[in-house]
Amino acid sequence: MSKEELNKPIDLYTWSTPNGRKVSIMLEEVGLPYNVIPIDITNGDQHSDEFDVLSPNHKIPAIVDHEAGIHLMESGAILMYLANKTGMLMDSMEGNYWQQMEWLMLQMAHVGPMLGQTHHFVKFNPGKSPYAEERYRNETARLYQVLEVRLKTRDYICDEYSIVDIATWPWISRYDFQQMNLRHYPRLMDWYLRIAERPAVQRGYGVPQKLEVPIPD
Ligand SMILES: N[C@@H](CCC(=O)N[C@@H](CS)C(=O)NCC(=O)O)C(=O)O
Repeated sequence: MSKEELNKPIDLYTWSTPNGRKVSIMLEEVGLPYNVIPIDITNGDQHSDEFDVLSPNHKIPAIVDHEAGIHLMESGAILMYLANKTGMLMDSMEGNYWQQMEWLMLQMAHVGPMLGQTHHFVKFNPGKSPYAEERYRNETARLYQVLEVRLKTRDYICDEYSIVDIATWPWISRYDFQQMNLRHYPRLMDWYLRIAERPAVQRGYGVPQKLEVPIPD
């Protein structure tokens, strides 16, 4: 996309991955107009000098908010920023804020990094390290069970639909990469399908490449 075409107030630098989809889903949910700038991480675009300014860790996603004169990397920080900017999908400190932070940090520190390693070893490099495959497969199953137990008494991870669900759902949507059967986790499966039905989630999932939300058989 040429610079002249970037006429919306927010630029989203992203690729079709769970961390990227968190932010496109959030932008769709809160209804903020945004330009999509694909960063093809399979082609090394994340290492360009231009992108280094926005994301010195050379990972997507990143955003620029031209109205506010701010740029941000790290999907959790971006979700909090957009929730704060719009007053949507994150509670005030008098409400459920700290519980949401607890589960958002669990997503950022465990669900994303561990399931990401499962993608690396189990999906993309099978046979290279049986120890790592077993370790991350077990960790993935353990985290699915943590979410299953959490969702036994609520429809969303922190009661109401929030940035915590938006941060977590795109990782579970890669259940096939993780060789996980969502039917073995009925509450997690219900939660997954409940969120998959949301039009904003379906639109955000298809950024930057138009793809359909996966639905388990
Ligand atoms: N903690 C970061 C992780 C971002 C991340 O790992 N992004 C991946 C795609 S999901 C990436 O850009 N990978 C490119 C690379 O490692 O070179 C976040 O949540 O934003």
